[in-house]
Amino acid sequence: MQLQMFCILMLGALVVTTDPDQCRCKDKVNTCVIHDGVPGVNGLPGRDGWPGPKGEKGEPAIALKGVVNKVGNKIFTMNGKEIDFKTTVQTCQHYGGSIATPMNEEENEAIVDILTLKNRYAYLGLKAGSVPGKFHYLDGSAVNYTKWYKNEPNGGGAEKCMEMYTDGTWNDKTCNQHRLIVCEF
Ligand code: MMA
Ligand code: CA
Repeated sequence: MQLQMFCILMLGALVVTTDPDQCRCKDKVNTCVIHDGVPGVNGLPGRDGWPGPKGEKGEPAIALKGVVNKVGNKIFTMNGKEIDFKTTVQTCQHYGGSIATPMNEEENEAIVDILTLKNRYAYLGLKAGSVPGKFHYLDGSAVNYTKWYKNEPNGGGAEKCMEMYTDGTWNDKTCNQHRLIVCEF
């Protein structure tokens, strides 16, 4: 009924007939369309679509603006920033990694490559326990690879962190210096 009324009105206005019998919408709809009418008002915008699929996993965020060195199945990264030991540990954790911890000569050398780029030292993932000069990994386990510089560690109880020199040798050191952040993933 409404469609019929519409058709009648349109034809009445735009074509010639006002005879309702001549305007059975079933037959005349095309006529209504063919004759130019006033364009309709645009419809409302549609609703938002569904969220898209999840993206691919990215590189470690710290690596985006930094240097990456691969050795075996480990990746060492460095973003050029320097900070104290505790913040280094937290920063690496924040990015899903851990502070660089060389477990053998090859890994030690991979960290040297990074330090050489900046000519800076770095804190690594060893910490002295209650026994002065006795270092362990951060999970508490025993250290099974070391590369102490001659006469190190020498700090007694005062130097509880370990820093790597640019030649790859190690020094026990106070933990509040600013050193290059080197993480491993
Ligand atoms: C500094 C400090 C120590 C290190 C000696 C080596 C003077 O102290 O870095 O940790 O053992 O230098 O000379
Ligand atoms: Ca020392």
